Amino acid sequence: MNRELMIEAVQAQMPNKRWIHVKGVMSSSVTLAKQFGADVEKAELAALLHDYCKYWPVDRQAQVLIDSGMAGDLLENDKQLWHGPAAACFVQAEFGIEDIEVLDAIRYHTSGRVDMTLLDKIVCLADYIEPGRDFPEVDKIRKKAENSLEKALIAGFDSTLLFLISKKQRIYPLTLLARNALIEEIS
Ligand code: DGI
Ligand code: FE
Ligand code: FE
Ligand code: FE
Repeated sequence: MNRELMIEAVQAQMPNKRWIHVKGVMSSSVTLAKQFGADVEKAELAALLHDYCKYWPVDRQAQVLIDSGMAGDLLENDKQLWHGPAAACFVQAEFGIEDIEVLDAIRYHTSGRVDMTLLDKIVCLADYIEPGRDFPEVDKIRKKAENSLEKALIAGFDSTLLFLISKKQRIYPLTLLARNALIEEIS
């Protein structure tokens, strides 16, 4: 499927405010890809598709994961974690996207993972710092992103973890492992 059709398909999955977020993540991903020497087209494509399933009924997200054999431990964990993996499975099956780097950046954009690729880091961080984001620590994270992808991403995970703790929500173990791995990487 070509870029124009994919853009139309993405817009059809979500309300306008989420489409504005997606455009923000695309623009931040392109900037970060240029800054840190990643493939700009792959970064933009992963960003375009990262929240494809965000507004799907959770049953549909779960079904895509089950049908693709990619449910793993996700169904026992928070539903908020399903939309990235579901989007990766969906665009592979329906749009014929086979680039594993693009698919993984989509799949892991919420949780992160151990040994994140450059593209994983860029899309995950862009999701935190895109121009429309407005949470208390965002400017601090944007500032860190000027120097270090890893330090900025650790700060992003920190803010998510602190938020989850304050809400008495469960923490997905992979997010902790992702954060540990990034700390190891910079030390
Ligand atoms: O889809 P977005 O809103 O752009 O952002 P996202 O995909 O990064 O995060 C979606 C939600 O997932 C966010 O509100 C926080 C939640 N989340 C992120 N990491 C974890 C998590 N929820 C749980 N329970 N555990 C996690 O580790
Ligand atoms: Fe998301
Ligand atoms: Fe995120
Ligand atoms: Fe997002």
